[in-house]
Amino acid sequence: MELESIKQRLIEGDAKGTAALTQQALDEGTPAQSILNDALIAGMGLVGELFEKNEYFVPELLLAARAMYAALDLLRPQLQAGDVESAGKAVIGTVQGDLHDIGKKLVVIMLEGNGFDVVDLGNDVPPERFVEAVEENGSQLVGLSALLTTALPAMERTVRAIREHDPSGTVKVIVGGAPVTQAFADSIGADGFGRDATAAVTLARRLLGDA
Ligand code: B1M
Repeated sequence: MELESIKQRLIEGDAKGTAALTQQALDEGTPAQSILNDALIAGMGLVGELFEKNEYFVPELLLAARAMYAALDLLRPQLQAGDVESAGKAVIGTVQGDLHDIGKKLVVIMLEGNGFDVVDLGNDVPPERFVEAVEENGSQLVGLSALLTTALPAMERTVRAIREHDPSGTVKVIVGGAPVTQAFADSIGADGFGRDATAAVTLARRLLGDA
């Protein structure tokens, strides 16, 4: 199966076709990680470029997102394969004002696959909801995602709210998303910055003293 064909279906926003070709690729033994990186994430990058060039608009982004979800459902079991020991409790969400969900969802899938017990708060999550969820679930880790530069102040407010609730810094906070950098993470007092979902897992394990 040509990964290029999967990428093309995703760009066209064809959820059924993306899922069918993803399943075919899996059946042929293509590694889930290759499908994810070389077809799906690469395809989403191209969708973003088309949007920047005013060739795509919000409806096309939504269709591509639906296709991505359909494929992720199929990849999830393989991305999470293997028995893993419990690594800790995490709460994760996309910060207030930001509706982007897919990158955060990938981080959730990878954390769960690495033994984390994850509460996914979804998107557009206000700072106080993160604080409540930490309290309710006894979480040691919070993950914050943002895809919009305009959502970065909300990320900062969220870190501040968590620190006010937990001044000793027992709860570790990791941040990520396209506009986030290590320098920004440092400037808002986060414990770490994950460039992608795999980096987020490595960081999470290190911060909780397990790697
Ligand atoms: Co919008 N959008 N969008 N969008 N969208 C971007 C982000 C944009 C870059 C497109 C562009 O202009 N090229 C641009 C942001 C520009 C900026 O601020 N710098 C943009 C814009 C402008 C907008 C709107 C304002 C458009 C409008 O209405 N005029 C609007 C905002 C709505 C809002 O949030 N309030 C909007 C809306 C949407 C949809 C809702 C339609 C849809 C999202 C649907 C959904 O998520 N369910 C959408 C989409 C699909 C995109 C693009 C095309 C794709 C995003 C994506 O899913 N990527 C995106 C362009 C692009 O990314 N090139 C774009 C795939 C995903 C796997 O990657 O999310 O980067 P990503 O996640 C990565 C890493 O960033 C990292 O790991 C992930 C896996 O590697 N990561 C973490 C993410 N979170 C992490 C957390 C961590 C660690 C790592 O630790 C906790």
